[in-house]
Amino acid sequence: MPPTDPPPPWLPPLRRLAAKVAAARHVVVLTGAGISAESGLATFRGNERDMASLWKSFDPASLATPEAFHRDPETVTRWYDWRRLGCLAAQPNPGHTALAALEHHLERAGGSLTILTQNVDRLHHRAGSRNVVELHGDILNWRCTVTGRTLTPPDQAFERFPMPSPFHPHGLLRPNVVWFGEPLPEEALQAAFQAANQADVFMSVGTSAVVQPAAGFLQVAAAAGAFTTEINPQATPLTSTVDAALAAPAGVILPALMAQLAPH
Ligand code: BV8
Repeated sequence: MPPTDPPPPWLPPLRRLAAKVAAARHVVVLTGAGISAESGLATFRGNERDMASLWKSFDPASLATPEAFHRDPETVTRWYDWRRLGCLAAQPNPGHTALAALEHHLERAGGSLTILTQNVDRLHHRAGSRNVVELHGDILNWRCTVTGRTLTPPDQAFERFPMPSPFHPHGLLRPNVVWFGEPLPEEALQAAFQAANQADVFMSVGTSAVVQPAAGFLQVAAAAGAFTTEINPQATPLTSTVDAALAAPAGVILPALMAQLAPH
């Protein structure tokens, strides 16, 4: 008999998580750039090896703030249009697809899945997830800096940078995302607090958990009695606080979770 490989270290916590999800009515998943990493989209604060991480190429303060846009609208618009085209070219990966299947699985049993995403790439929507709260907006829609009216640019690169707004002679188009120092959309905040307070299980997936208030929703759920878990190959400030930490990629764990939940 060939020696069998030892089970992966994340199997015991995965089984605990699957048992909690099977018994849950309301599940909430906070996602970050890590769940889209397997779709080829660079993360923001990648570890030393991940030189492709966005922030290593650019300083967040120089690009993702209203001041940066005011100071250098051409560079900020170029960076976001480059990312927008990358998001359009990317495909949902097995992590996104598993969450869409989990939403269907829970709703069939009379429960719910709420995804609180920090991502702006809309890959959850393209994977079929319907109950998605975009905490930081989305990169596919842009809005007029004067009127606030939004539009969806065509799937090719902008013709010029920065793009003048079609809605106002003095307006420019900016991405419909939440920059540092800007408040999150009120409706998204309310939906996130309500979901976290009702959660039976709260999963943090693919986020370094450094950006607030998004990273704080796990504590809201824990205080309301939720079983908390984190799926991330790297440790974060949440790792020592959760009930189960699974140090593996989302594209491995989430499909394995669905396999555990499938009827035997
Ligand atoms: C606000 C724009 C108030 C869109 C982004 C306390 C309370 C409130 C605010 C603050 C606070 N402390 C500080 C603040 C200010 C600030 C903040 O949090 N600063 C941090 C950096 C200290 N917060 C704000 O400014 C927020 N606004 O609070 O406003 C207010 C109220 C009223 C009036 C005025 C103001 C706004 C925050 C939103 C900022 N915008 N993005 C865009 O460009 O995309 S944040 C940016 O970081 C992205 O949205 C990104 O999603 C987010 C978080 O990053 P992550 O998603 O976690 O990505 P990261 O690369 O860091 O980590 C990836 C992880 O995945 C890693 O851990 C890696 O190990 C893991 N991974 C990799 N591969 C995989 C994987 N995991 C699983 N599977 C894999 N395969």
